[in-house]
Amino acid sequence: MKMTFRWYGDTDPVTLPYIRQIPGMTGVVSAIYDIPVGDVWPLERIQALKATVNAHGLALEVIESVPVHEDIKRGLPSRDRLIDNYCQTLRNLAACGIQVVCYNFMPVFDWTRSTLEMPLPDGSTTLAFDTAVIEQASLEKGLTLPGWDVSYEPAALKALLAEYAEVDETTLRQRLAYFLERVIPAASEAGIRMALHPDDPPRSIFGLPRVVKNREDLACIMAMVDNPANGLTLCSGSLGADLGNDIPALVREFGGQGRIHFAHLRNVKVTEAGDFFETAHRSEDGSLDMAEIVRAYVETGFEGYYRPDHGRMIWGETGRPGYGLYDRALGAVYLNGLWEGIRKTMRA
Ligand code: DNO
Repeated sequence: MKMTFRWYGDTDPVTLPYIRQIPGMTGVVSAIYDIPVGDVWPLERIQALKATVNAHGLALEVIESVPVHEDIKRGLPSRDRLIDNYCQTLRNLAACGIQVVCYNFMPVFDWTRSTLEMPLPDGSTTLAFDTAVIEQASLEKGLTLPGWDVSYEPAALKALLAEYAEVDETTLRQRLAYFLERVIPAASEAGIRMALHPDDPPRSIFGLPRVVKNREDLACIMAMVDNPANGLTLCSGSLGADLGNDIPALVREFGGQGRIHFAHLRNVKVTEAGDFFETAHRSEDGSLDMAEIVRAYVETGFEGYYRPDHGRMIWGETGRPGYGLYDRALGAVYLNGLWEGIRKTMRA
């Protein structure tokens, strides 16, 4: 397996020279952030990004993410042109040696939290999801919740949510199938493996339909287009926020089928009320048994890319919530230790 680290490009306070010094790091996962969603990523821009990363002794083989235009999720006629553009972006990425593309199919919002700075007893801060706060967020007044990648004007957001109120999971699933039936053959031909990220959190928010939340959803999506290029980003923290999701079992099932192309590894603590906050990576700190998860990857012969996911803010670091250097680096080192220990025990 290949250990990677998410890097947000030249504006990221976590620099490539720092990332390179984390033990075991082979590459970064990144994206081009200033291209409007739906436009084709030009070859030269991808080549430039790759050259910058490579110049620091790191590989760039995973893109996280090529975002799916909202019109595709809304099933609008413009989706055909946007899907053509998406396929062209995949061909351009493949021409630059990209192997895996991460994406999600969450309507309107990417990952959602009620706070990005929940204090923990040790003095660090972390991301958290409190259902009561989410339910009270006044959408009419605009975006009052942190962490959203896209900002909508309040009126536009209201209209979009009203439109989705009519969309059930079956319809959204059909739109995902429409996308996959066109994109997966193009990806497969170009040599790209698509890696769908689960919904985060894995439940409906603001009445929006969610179709990537549990084992049944994943199995259904893998069957929509039965091609190894139709794969997953198995995110332990996203799926793990629902304790009904047995992460090691999911790794064994979908990893065993060669459908996990990218692994996000992080821990969450699920509260009695079913809310959650993110913790340090160790099993003892959260609700997930990270050793069992890593064991499942090792035992299924996982050879893909993985990365430590969100970290807390520790040691006074400031920066992009969830994506500081220190706690993610500690997570990487912890995962390295689990991996080595489990592999060596298996050989014994
Ligand atoms: C959050 C990330 C997600 C992920 C996208 C994939 O930290 O895991 O934003 O990159 O959902 O498209």
